Amino acid sequence: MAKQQITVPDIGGAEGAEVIELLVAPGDEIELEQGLLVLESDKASMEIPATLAGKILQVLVNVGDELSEGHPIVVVETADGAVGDGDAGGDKEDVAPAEPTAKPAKESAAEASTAEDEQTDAADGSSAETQSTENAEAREITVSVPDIGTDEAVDVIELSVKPGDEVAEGDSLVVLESDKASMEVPSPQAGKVVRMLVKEGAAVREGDPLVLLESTVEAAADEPAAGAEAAAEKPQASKTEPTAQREPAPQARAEAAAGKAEPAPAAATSDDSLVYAGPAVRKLARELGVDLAKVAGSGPRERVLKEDVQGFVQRALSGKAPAAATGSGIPAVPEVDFSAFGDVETVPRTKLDKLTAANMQRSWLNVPHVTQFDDADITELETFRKSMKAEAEQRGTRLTPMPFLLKACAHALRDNPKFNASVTADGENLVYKQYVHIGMAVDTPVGLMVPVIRDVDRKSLWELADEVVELAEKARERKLKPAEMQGGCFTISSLGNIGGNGFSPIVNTPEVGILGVSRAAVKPVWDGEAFQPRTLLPLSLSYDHRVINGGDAGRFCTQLVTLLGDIRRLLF
Ligand code: CAO
Repeated sequence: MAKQQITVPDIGGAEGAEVIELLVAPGDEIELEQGLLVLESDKASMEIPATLAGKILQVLVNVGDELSEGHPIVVVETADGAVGDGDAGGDKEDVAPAEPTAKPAKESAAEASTAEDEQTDAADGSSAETQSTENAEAREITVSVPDIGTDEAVDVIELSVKPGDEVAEGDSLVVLESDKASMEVPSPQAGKVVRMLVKEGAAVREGDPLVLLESTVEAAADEPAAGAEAAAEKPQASKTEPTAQREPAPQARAEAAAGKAEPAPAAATSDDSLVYAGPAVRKLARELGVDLAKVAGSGPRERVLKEDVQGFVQRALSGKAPAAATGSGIPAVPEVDFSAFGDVETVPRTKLDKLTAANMQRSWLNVPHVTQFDDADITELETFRKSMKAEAEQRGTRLTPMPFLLKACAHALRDNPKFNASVTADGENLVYKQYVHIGMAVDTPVGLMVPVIRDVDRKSLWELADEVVELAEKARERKLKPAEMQGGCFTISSLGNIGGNGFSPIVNTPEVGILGVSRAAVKPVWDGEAFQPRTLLPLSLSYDHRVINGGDAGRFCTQLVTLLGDIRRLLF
């Protein structure tokens, strides 16, 4: 029997991460990788896994304690007599195996094999780890966060795989989400998931390790050339692909941040998967039957805390907030059993769909919307545009109405700066942007995306035409980087290729205006003497009435109509 101590591993530099849940108690028998406790920093919650199997003799921390790397957590009695029976943490031989893999696997593997020569450690609690480390040397690769086009941290919102899963090249491993979009990280090659190096809810940056994979590509010995080359070239193949590292260097940090990877809970497919909350809070919510999506978070970045869940339940019980109300007090739509009326099929929504829904609801609830409608006479614009079709083809681009709309909006934004502003959260100030970046809503098979075209006011029609084509394509192939969806001042949502006479778009907060464009049609227009056939383009301008007045909107819309009616004016 040996007493050994397990300490807090490298938790990615987080200082003073709070113990929010203890998962073990003295007397418990624990297995390798079993969760010991849950730590929560301001960035992420992480379950700290056991690096030894055995019996818990002592738990050295309490809920609420703030821990940093190296802090002792538990004393474990291992069944391993070979290690000795020194005090927890006192004896080097005892402590070393108890610590998480704090070194690159290569180093550990080398040490392990040296140690093998010096001592018999077959029964050592770390033997399983050593074995896996040797495998890592030979066949394991660490899949990291690819170039996501931003230095900002993005959230891991979904673990699409779990340890033991077989994956094919291109299979989604995890889903990352920034403020604007979600993005799947595909497997760089076929293999088996050894370990998840990150937890749902963690905040990660480019290069952070995500998944430890055991490659099965090398196993295809019959086709060595194709398989091996593919694997070797993968890391440099494309900037947007995940980084596959032969050296699992940042393993210690990753393991720590990951804790014991859990299979995604069934609840992950419900709306509360979008809620920022730690595992302990999710567990509590599950136990109490609380829908986390309805609980307002009072923690940093609106993180839902245990107290929020408890408060929600108390209010529901005391009748102050009806149980059937959402977090904002709005009565929930009653659940209906549609199968009572006929056959139904229930399909989980995509993350992007749910994210869009959350953004739309937030905008709709926060922004007093008004929509102004008008028609632009684009007869001459269309004549000119069609005359340029051949040239556009020669240039390898397409000249749709969109580049003209972008140009006209850039002019109107410049002349009506309130539309190019945002209101500060406290409502005290307006932030006027000195740049004109315009978002373009793109309808994709997985949902709505809004790439942003930068400096529209400084670009030519051809440049804009190229960008419209390129960004719409990237959006549909889910290749947009978060940076390409950030920084918009105003949005254009064109349903012109689909149809309709008009619609009222929802402002894409924190922007204050959005232009809806419907299908142009030839209609009779009275010129004072006769009806003339003119091509009319229906426009609908929605705006945030906290910032924009009807007069501002009237001027903006009228200017748009004038510019599109006579595109020579775009020259000024
Ligand atoms: N009236 C009539 N025809 C129109 C038109 C309009 N307002 N707008 C575009 N068209 C025509 C184009 O000219 C093109 O025909 P030609 O090739 O003969 O010129 C055809 O429709 C297809 O255009 P497109 O859609 O491929 O290109 P686009 O530049 O007009 O639009 C994009 C690009 C990405 C905005 C569009 O494809 C799209 O995804 N729109 C949907 C946006 C959306 O979903 N909004 C709702 C958001 S809120 O839920």
